[in-house]
Amino acid sequence: MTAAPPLAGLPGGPASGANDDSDDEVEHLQYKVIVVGDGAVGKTSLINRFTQGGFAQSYKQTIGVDFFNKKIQLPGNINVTMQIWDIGGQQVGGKMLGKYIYGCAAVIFVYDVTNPETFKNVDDWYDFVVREFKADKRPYMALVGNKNDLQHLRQVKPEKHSLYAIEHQMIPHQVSAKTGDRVQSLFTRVAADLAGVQLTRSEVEQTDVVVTAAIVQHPAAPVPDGPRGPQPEKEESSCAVQ
Ligand code: G3D
Ligand code: MG
Repeated sequence: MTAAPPLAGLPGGPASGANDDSDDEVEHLQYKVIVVGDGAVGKTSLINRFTQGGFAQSYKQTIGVDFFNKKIQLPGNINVTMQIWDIGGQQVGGKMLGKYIYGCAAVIFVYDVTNPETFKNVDDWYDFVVREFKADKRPYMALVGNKNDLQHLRQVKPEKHSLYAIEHQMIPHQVSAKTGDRVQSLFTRVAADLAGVQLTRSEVEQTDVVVTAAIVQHPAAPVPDGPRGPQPEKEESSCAVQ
C-alpha cells in the first residue's frame, strides 16, 4: 500500500499534464480512481491483482480506505499513474464516502456475478456518486462483474449487466480477480479512456495475463487460438502495465 500523494488539478481530469522539464516527448498523467461496491465482491482482490499481480485466497475486510499507485504506459508515449482508492464496502452509508470520492476521475462499480444482491446494490453506490457530482462533472464510470471464474454459480446474466451499464452510462467489464481474466484490460481501458487514447482490441487484450494455476489443465488439450490465446507480435505502439 502506498500513501496517497496529493493530486493537483482535481477534480475530474488529468492531475498533471505534459512534463515540461526532462523529456518533452513523454506525457505524464495522474488520475484518482475509486473502487466501490458491497463487501466481499472482490474489490481488494481486483486491485491486488492489478497492482501486485497476485491473488490471496483470504482477505481481511477493508476498513475505511486503502490507496494504491500503479503506472500504465499507453501508446503515444503517455504514462498514466493511477491512484486507486479501495473503499471498504461498509462505506455506502458512511459520512466519509463523499470525502473519499471527491475529485476522482473515475469510479469503478464492482459486484459479484454469483450474488444478485450485490448487483442490485450497485444502485445505491451509483445514486451516491451521482448525487456528489454535478451532471456535467460526473466521473467516468465502469461496471465490473467480478468472479467470472465461477460460471456455474453465475446469477447475474451478461445481458442484464450490459443493459444496466448502457442505462447508467457505464463501461461494462466482466472479470475474475482470481484468474486475472480481463483485470489488466479493465484498468488499461479506464486509463486510456481518461487519457483520451483509443486502444485497438489487440492492445487491450495483450495486457491480460490469465493465471490458470488453480484450474485443472488436461495435458493433451490444445492451446486455444481465440481472443485469449497467443497474440500476434505487436508491430506498432504498445501499452504496458508496471
Ligand atoms: P472486497 O474487497 O470487495 O470486500 P475481497 O472483497 O477482495 O476481500 O474478496 C472477498 C472474497 O472473495 C475473498 O474470499 C476472495 O478470495 C474472493 N474473491 C475475490 N475475487 C474473486 C474472484 O474473482 N473469484 C473468486 N472465486 N473469488 C474471489 P474469502 O474466502 O477470503 O472470503
Ligand atoms: Mg476489501
